[in-house]
Amino acid sequence: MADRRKRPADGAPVARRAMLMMLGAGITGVATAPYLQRGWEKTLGAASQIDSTGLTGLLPNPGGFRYYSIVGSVPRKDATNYRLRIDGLVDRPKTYTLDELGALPQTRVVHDVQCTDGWRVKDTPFEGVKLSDLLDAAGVRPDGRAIRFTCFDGAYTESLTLSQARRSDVLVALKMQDKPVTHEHGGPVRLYVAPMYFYKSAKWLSGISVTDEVVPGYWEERGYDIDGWLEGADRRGGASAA
Ligand SMILES: Nc1nc2c(c(=O)[nH]1)N[C@H]1C(S)=C(S)[C@@H](COP(=O)(O)O)O[C@H]1N2
Ligand SMILES: [Mo]
Repeated sequence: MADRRKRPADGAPVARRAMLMMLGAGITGVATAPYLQRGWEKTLGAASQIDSTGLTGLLPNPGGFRYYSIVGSVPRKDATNYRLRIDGLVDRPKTYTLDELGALPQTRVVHDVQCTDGWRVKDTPFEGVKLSDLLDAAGVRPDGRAIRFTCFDGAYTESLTLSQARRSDVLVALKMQDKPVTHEHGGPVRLYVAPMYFYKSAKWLSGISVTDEVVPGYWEERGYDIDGWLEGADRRGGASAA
């Protein structure tokens, strides 16, 4: 699997210098101030403005997660302006608001999260609408074989085959760790594909389009496996959801 860290960083001199400053600030902050998650997320948000290449992975990562975004800034969306569009090879294209998604039956899945960069967060709960429910409501046409996901960061894309998308452990997630998904983690709505590496779990989800074949996603065009199965994943069915 390709290693992002071996790739040359765009605008590296500025980004590196800024990152070293961020590292210094972060370490000082941890040493001298009581730990505050909100403050930390603000710091990560600021870091992302100058780091679109994953160098924030060098920062300490409270809770085990690291912040990733391939773009510098992402618009904030909430219940007033968030929309999720389902279209492509379906009989009933539909646009959902956040409230509409919240009113549908919710499923909770607890699984280890794992990034190809090596970090892992054990037993992380995600909760939301089963992607298969949204696909059933839209009515996938016989020639529909795959899904293309798009994001309101305007750049990231992902893909699944239709059978992967229909698993019961693939969620359009509104909650992560039993709280609304934060902006930094891709809120208000992100994809969660429990049996696969975390790059499959597109943040800031805005579009679900049924296609006739798999269209490789952002990292997949840059060398990642299209099938992002975690080691030991049951590739046939959905793991149990509660
Ligand atoms: N829109 C978008 N989604 C994304 C990414 C991204 O850069 N942009 N990075 C992916 C990768 S590689 C990982 S590991 C996870 C990181 O999620 P986190 O920032 O909540 O830890 O999001 C995935 N989804
Ligand atoms: Mo990742």
